[in-house]
This record gives sequence, C-alpha cells and structure tokens, in this order.
Amino acid sequence: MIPTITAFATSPDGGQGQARDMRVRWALEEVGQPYDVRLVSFAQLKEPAHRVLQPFGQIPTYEDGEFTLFESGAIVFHIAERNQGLLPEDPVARARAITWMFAALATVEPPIVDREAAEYLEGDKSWYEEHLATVDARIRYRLGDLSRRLGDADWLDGAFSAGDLVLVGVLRRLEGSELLAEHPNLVAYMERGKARPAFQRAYAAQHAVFTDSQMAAA
Ligand code: GTB
Repeated sequence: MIPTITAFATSPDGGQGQARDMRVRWALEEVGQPYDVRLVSFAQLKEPAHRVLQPFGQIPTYEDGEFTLFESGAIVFHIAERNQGLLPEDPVARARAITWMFAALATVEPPIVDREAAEYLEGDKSWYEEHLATVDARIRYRLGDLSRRLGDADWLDGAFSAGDLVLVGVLRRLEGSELLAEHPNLVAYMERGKARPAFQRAYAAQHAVFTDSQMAAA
C-alpha cells in the first residue's frame, strides 16, 4: 500500500519547501517509497476530519491503511525505522543518529521557530527589537555549538542519516540569513543535503503544488 501524506494546498512560502511536509517527502524519496499527497486548505486543517489525524490541526500527517501518524519527526523516524538507508544497522550508531533527530527538533529548531513567530506576530510590539536580539543570541549559541561539533565532517556522525535529514531541514529555515552565514561549514552542510537527488525530487514535487495552483488561478 502507498502511504498518503498531507501538505498545504497553498503554502505561504510559495513552494520553497519550508513547510514540514518537505522532511517527510525527502525521507520517502531517500528510501524509494512512493507516496500520495492529499492537499489541504487552512480551513480543512481545522476541521474534525483532519484533527482526527492531527490533533493540533496541522500538516504533515501520514496514513498507511489504518495506521496514521502526525509530527514530522515521528513520521521521518517511522520511515527510517522501516526502510533501509536512513539509520545505521549498528545499534550504537543507530541510537546516535536517532539522538541527532531529537537534537535537531528539540534543541536546534525551537529558537529558530521563535524567531519566525516573532517576525510574523510581534513586529509591531515596542519590545520587538529587544526580543529579536535575545532570540538571535539563542540561535547563535546553538549554531556555534553545532558548527564546532560538525567541524569539517560531511555529516553529523559518519554516513548520512535521518539525523542529518531533519537537521538540514531545520537549518534551511535560516537559509540566506546572516545567522547561518556566520558558519560556512553549516552552510556547506546544508547545501550537501540539498544536493542529494532525493532532496531534489522532494523539492520538485512540493514546488509543483505551487506552480499547479498558480496555473489553476491564472
Ligand atoms: N511539530 C509539528 C511537526 O513537526 O509536524 C509542527 C507542524 C507544523 O508546524 N505545521 C505547520 C502547520 O500546519 C506547517 S509547517 N501550520 C498551520 C497551522 O498551524 O494552522 C510550518 C511552516 C509553515 C509555513 C512555512 N512557510 O511558509 O515558510 C514554514 C513553516
């Protein structure tokens, strides 16, 4: 059976692959698993039928017959666990790769999400600039540590893994920013991830949703 994932019918980023279905698409492409996509509107996200799949009314979700999942990290982990190619066979290396998935989502991503939320929601507040500086300092702290750990390695811990996939997805949220540019090894790491054929296929697939919607509207 081919799994079905959900994605934005109209992504606010105009097809730049910043929404979190991109991680799931990329993981599916890495392991060679075909998939279907159900596009959902912002209104549909909040309807009971979608909340059964995703209690918080968000994308992405994953359905494989009766089996359903939400949370992009859990979905990528599920794909990586059940297929070859995204997690090492050796139990210790496997545990470390899983640890990097958690680190990407629980330690690196939160201040980056805070920055986006501040930009979108708090730009008109009197304390915005001060708050932004605080958030940027937290991001810098994390990226500094990450950069030192990566050093001149290609990937976090040996071969490319689900940990790299998730972390590259997180770093892409800072693409083009001064914060990321301060660490050329992290920029090169992100670009290595983006250069993978599976990433390119996933990116093209999600971008096609945007171009199709533009054509339909024309
Ligand atoms: N922790 C959850 C996960 O990892 O699956 C978070 C899921 C999530 O944030 N989903 C967002 C969503 O559905 C889309 S990815 N939002 C709608 C809502 O909450 O009502 C976040 C996102 C959206 C858009 C951009 N963009 O356009 O640049 C980037 C990231």
